[in-house]
Amino acid sequence: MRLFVALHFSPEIKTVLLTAIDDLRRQSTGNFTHPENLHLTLAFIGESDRVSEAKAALSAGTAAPFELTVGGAGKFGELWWAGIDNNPALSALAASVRNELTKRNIDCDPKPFKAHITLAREVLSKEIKLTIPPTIMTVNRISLMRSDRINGKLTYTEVFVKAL
Ligand code: 2AM
Repeated sequence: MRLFVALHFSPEIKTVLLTAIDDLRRQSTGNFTHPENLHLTLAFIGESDRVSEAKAALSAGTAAPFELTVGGAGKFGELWWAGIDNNPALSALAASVRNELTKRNIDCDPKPFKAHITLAREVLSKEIKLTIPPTIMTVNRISLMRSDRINGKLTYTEVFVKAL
């Protein structure tokens, strides 16, 4: 199965992100993230059956809850994202998760961690204006997720939760 480690958002931040997706939708065609799929990836594992080792890796972490500010927007090519303010606790958490996975011989995507929340892919318009107001939440849990395409729809399922 396809696995990744992610964090999810407070209802307030979800509302801000859904408003941003509506703004994008008004300005362009695209493949917009379904509300229930909004997340921030800490580590992408990809195809793996090593679920119990991945759970153990998350359980081994010792990070404490911390605050995170979502705000601002940008794009990687045709992919539009919402940003995260510079956050050493978040970077440390991503590094620790990746380290605990690697210790258990679970490979992660080696690209450096660039915190972003994908709002839409295949956004073709070049004329987009998107403003996302800074909004704070407390991160107090992270999740091991599986990703499946079910009847053509990308579906994410929480496999395990680690409270911080
Ligand atoms: P993205 O939204 O920027 O594409 C599940 O696929 C999650 O893992 C997505 O948030 C995706 O990021 C992220 N991810 C990170 N590296 C990936 C990779 N190599 N392939 C697919 N998804 C990846």
